[in-house]
Amino acid sequence: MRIDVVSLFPEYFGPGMAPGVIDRARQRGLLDIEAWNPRDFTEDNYRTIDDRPFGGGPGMVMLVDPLRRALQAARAAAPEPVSTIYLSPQGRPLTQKRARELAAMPRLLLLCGRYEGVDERLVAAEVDEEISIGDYVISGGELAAAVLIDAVGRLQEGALNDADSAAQDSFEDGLLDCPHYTRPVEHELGEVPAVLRSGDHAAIRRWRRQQSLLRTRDRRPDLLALAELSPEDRRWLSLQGDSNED
Ligand code: 9D3
Repeated sequence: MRIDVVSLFPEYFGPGMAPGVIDRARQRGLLDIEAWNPRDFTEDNYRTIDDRPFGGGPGMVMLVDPLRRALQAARAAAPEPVSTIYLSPQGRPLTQKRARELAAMPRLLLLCGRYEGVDERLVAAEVDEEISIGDYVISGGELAAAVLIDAVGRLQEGALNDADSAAQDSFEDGLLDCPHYTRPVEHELGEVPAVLRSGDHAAIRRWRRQQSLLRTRDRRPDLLALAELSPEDRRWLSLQGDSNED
């Protein structure tokens, strides 16, 4: 998969941008990330990329033309058609479902805004989709693009080891993950639950499912409402108290 990024801070997307799975995917040739600086597409001596908003108010707005030329140069750099995504607080929140859909595309073109954002005419003419990474304020689109690249990059065939199989991920079944333990069995902070050391694989599977159900109910009831629960899941939850804060 190829991902082009238009950003005033292309250094964000260099090698080492996301150590671990994503870096490895790039080295394996599964992921090709190219950044384009709109400042390189300015035509005035000051290399201007922003100006004051019409109508007044604080902050600056990114100019149409340098962004447009950068987007066009990025599109022309590879033959496949490409969907253009603007990372913006006004976008639809990123979900694992959308990440899976985007991961199946041969290319993406990400547009990162700075300041108050980009001129709306550019969004209307050049952008296919606006995506947010959640309801909090960050300083620009770069970190949001890095999040999207990580979510999509790790889903590329061959990016994950068996150990971190994507099928077992939290959210793939709509529930939060269960707790995990490793050595030592006994520690001053507590001991590893006996069931995990029992060797009874059916009992372990059941315990993990139950822990996921409890945590999801306590922390993310919005997810529980959407999850596909078996009659056994429902029976077990109804036997538990209201809360299991941990
Ligand atoms: C503080 C200025 N805000 C109110 C007038 C508007 C605003 C403009 C630009 C708020 C944040 C930003 C920069 N953020 C992003 O570009 C961004 C973002 C985010 O802030 N939260 C969640 N997802 C995203 S994706 C891009």
